Amino acid sequence: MFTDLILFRYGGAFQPRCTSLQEYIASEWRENGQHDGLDAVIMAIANGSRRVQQHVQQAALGDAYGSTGQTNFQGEIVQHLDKVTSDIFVEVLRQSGHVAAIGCEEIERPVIVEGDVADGYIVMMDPLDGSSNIDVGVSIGSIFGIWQKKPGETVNDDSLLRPGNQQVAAAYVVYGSSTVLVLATRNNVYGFTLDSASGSFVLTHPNIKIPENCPYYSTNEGNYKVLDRPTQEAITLLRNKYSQRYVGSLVADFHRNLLKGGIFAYPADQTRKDGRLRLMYEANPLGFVAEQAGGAASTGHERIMDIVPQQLHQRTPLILGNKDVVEATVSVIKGG
Ligand code: P6P
Repeated sequence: MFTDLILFRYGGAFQPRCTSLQEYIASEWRENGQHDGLDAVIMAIANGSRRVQQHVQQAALGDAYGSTGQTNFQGEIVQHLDKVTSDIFVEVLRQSGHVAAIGCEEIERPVIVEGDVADGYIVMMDPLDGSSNIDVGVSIGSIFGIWQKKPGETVNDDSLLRPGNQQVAAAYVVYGSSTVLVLATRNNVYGFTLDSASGSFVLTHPNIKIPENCPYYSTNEGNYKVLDRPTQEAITLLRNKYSQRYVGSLVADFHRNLLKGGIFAYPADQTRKDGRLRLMYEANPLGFVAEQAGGAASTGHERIMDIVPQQLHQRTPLILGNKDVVEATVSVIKGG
């Protein structure tokens, strides 16, 4: 395995050796006895996101902006890059040899990988979240929740309907001023930044914890008028206490709040009784990352990761971020 020992020269002084994603997995995970095969799944995600990043950066030049003119089974307009990124991640996850099934926002039915798949990981993904922002150069992202099939289980569609509290790992990639892959396991949360010169993801954010200080709240204030009264009160309390930061890309908003402190709220409203965001490949993975970083994720009435899913693409309200602020917000929404 090519070991990326990257020595950065900056102003003549050598920076300390940076650890690549491959090196982190080889050292940290093997020592801690992480799930066999999970490393192959994570490296597949990293390899896929490296390719996606190139497409995102080149979209305008390659006439890959904009929509395909088609709508998907969810009634959403399909952007050119939605299809490209979905195909890339399905390909690399299949090739990993350790993924038994894939659930994807862009694909109506689960992709069941035929044949004998070692370990049998189940990956739920939003391959390109916020894709409507591509054309205006706003950060977008990819989100992954990872479960493992039960011993001896023959994987079928129902195998994917697992609560978030059974995830073994989660990851997201934010394609912004830099491309950062954040990886959460049951022990910790680490961030790796893509070094475009070498093509390696380099450890830049070891042991991420959501700061106790909460400077920001992220919500679409345009929805205030359709919120129920207790939720309006909760949003008003956030507005009076914190600065608003709302990109309109879930991964970008969450990543900023994860690193600097903050709360993201897309609650249920009169037009969206079940919320807007997706449980299996948005709320569950980011809820897993948030909790491993000391934060919380709620629907406004219950812990996101305790929801027993009824169908692959179900939606959920989402209150996500700094634990104390999430709990205080939920208390008001509940009418406490
Ligand atoms: P609204 C992007 O389309 C997305 O799915 C999330 O990334 C984002 O948080 C949300 O929708 C934004 O929704 O209604 O504020 O435009």
